[in-house]
Amino acid sequence: MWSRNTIAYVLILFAIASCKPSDPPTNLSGENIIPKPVSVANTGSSFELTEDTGIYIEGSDELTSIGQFLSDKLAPSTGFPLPVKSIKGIPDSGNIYITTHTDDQLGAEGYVLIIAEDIIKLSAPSPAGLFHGIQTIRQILPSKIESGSIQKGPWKIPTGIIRDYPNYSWRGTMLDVARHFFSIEDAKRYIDLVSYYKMNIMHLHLSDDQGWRIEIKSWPNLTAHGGSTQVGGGKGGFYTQEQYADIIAYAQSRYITIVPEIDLPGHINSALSSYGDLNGGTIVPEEGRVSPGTLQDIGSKSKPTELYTGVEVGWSTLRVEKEVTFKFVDDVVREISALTPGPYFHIGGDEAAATKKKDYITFINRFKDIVKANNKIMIGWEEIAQADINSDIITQYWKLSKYAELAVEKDSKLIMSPSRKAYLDMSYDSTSRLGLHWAAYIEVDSAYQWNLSTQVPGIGKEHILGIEAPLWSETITNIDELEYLAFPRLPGYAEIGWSPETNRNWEEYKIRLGNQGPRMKEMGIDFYRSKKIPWR
Ligand code: TNX
Repeated sequence: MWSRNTIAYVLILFAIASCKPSDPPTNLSGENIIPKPVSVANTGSSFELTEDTGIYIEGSDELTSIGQFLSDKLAPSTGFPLPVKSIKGIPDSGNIYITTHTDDQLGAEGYVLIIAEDIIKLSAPSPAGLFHGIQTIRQILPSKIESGSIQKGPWKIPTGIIRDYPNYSWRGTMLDVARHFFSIEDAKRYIDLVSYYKMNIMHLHLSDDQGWRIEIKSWPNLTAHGGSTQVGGGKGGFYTQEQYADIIAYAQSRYITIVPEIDLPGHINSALSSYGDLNGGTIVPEEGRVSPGTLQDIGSKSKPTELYTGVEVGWSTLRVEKEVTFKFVDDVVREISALTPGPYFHIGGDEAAATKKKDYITFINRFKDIVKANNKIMIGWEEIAQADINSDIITQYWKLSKYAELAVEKDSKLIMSPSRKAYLDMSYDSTSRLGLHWAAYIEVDSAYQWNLSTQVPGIGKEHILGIEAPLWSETITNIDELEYLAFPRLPGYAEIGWSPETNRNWEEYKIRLGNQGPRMKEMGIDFYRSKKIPWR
């Protein structure tokens, strides 16, 4: 005799077998969207994109650009024209409609996506929200939508309603273009990939001991000499001011704010090698990280240093007692600020082991005034908490809770970049061919399984702006290597910043990520095939 269970099992098997791949998708909440939306409701049917589909915009020219962005992303693989047109009121059946509406809960970046059988309606209070909604549409379509060459349809998506908005306002990554230089094309590619996961910040680490990467017209030798090499002795490079502006405009069109960093008063050898007046004396870079040492040769102060192509940290310093040092910082901050529409300027401030503590405080306090005079909000790595910081200043936590606590005591808000969890330059495991591991090995599960609001005991959400995952470039030399370290950890960091903590769980996430494998392949992303993920 067959038991009830067996009969039910056979019926389920039949049901699965009769589901042909061409059956229309109807389960919107089963889609593999990263970051996971706040809420998804199914309505059990599907919408089809066809050669007659148009993208209709009701709103400003900026919305038209967003509609065009969507059209440009969908046209190559579908082969459909997807014209962008403006309209008053809802378009006919078969179309996509993009507009704005007020909705306080959605905030500055949220959106509502209503997919019905006859229309897709995307609406948000702000253009940034619409842009994020477009990333959701891309992720719901079959992964071959990202192929870039004409593919066979049909292009169907399940119907339903998505209401979505971020948990944290700061969701970013940092790219170190100083240790190894990355071209404008590489920077743009990374910006595109980051925006696909609704991140909104790209912090550029533009200077370090090994290289100065942005043209400063009043101090031309910074790039002419200081930009001429990189880790390993390769030829380095730098962005002209026009190229930097080009990257910023590109990022802006993807609703990403560029945060420029000039690392001061340590990590500064490229400038000291270009202008000897700035040299406050260096210590011998020893093997091993942050090597405390003594000033090697007081006599070498004010003399240009040699260019440096190694990977040690914490051995160079600006000269505090010379006014020219502050003239230099003022010129650099002024020129870069004038090119940067975003409100932030990052002054570094990390690992200044060659700077005396009292000089360090003097430096940070003066940088604070300089950045403020240039109408920017100062950001610094956690060590700046030792100086006179306040609620106008943002502190970037990376290692020591005591500095995070000190910053919070001084009312400074935090960007969370815990190196043991969020450093994209840490190797996945001991077999990884790229990356460092001084903080930890960070496998994909470890990278995902933590919360911003519980990372430092006693420092909750009210003190935290969000997450940033830094990608230091000592071990990576090209875009493929960059992608290998960033992916697939970066989508998880995007989700940690965007999705409510109570909505996140590794067992469920790893399946969604695995199902995004074909999508990353279509996008040409050189990702690490972690064994922790059930790749499809
Ligand atoms: C620490 S984290 C640094 C960087 C290195 C990185 C390598 C921080 C603020 N400074 O200078 O590139 O470690 O992982």
